[in-house]
Amino acid sequence: MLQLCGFSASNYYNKVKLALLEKGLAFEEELAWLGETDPAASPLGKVPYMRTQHGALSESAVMLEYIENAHPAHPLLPADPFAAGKVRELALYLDLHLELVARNLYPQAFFGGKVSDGVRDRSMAQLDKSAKALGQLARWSPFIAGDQFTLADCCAIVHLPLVSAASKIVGGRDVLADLPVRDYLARMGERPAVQKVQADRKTNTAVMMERMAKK
Ligand SMILES: N[C@@H](CCC(=O)N[C@@H](CS)C(=O)NCC(=O)O)C(=O)O
Repeated sequence: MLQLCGFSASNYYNKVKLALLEKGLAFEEELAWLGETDPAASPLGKVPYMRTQHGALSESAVMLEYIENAHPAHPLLPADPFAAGKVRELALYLDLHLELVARNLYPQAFFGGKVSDGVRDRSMAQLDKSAKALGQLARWSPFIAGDQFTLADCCAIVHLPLVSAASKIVGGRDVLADLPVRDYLARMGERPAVQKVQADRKTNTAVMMERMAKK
């Protein structure tokens, strides 16, 4: 059986967990905090990683591709190659141009640290550009890439709340304010798989904060 390794407070962990739940696949969760990951499975010490019957995989985007190829039922990609390309494009924008940039702000937004004015200003400027690009690519009708729940939704559902919150807390404004993100997330929040991921995230975030307070 597939084992998903990491912790439920992590947005990238939840991106993969959501895909597994939406596809209705059986999997086990193996708790691995940062600093306690398996170096053979995750060479950079990041979460999530996954154990399969063939060996381990790291990097959430790779894991989603593997899951999709190994288990084609309940597809998270359209059958049409170009439509699938558009979904992957959106997923990459969400991971790379939105989440990874907003991540620069997390130390101050969520962990009691401080980021420099330069980092804040550069990140906000890049996020503004990326938000505009997202506005151009996203469909929200009702899913982020169109009429089918896809792996781009797995990215959007876990990343967009963090991008909004981090930009608001550190930069003073929500860089996604002009996009229909709130309605989209409310719609996605009606899905049982999303509700399960959010409930586990809340529980695990409390445990993570407790652990961090003790250190
Ligand atoms: N590109 C990676 C990003 C994963 C990632 O950044 N995970 C965070 C937790 S949400 C992490 O492991 N951070 C610790 C680190 O980067 O050393 C993926 O898609 O899996």
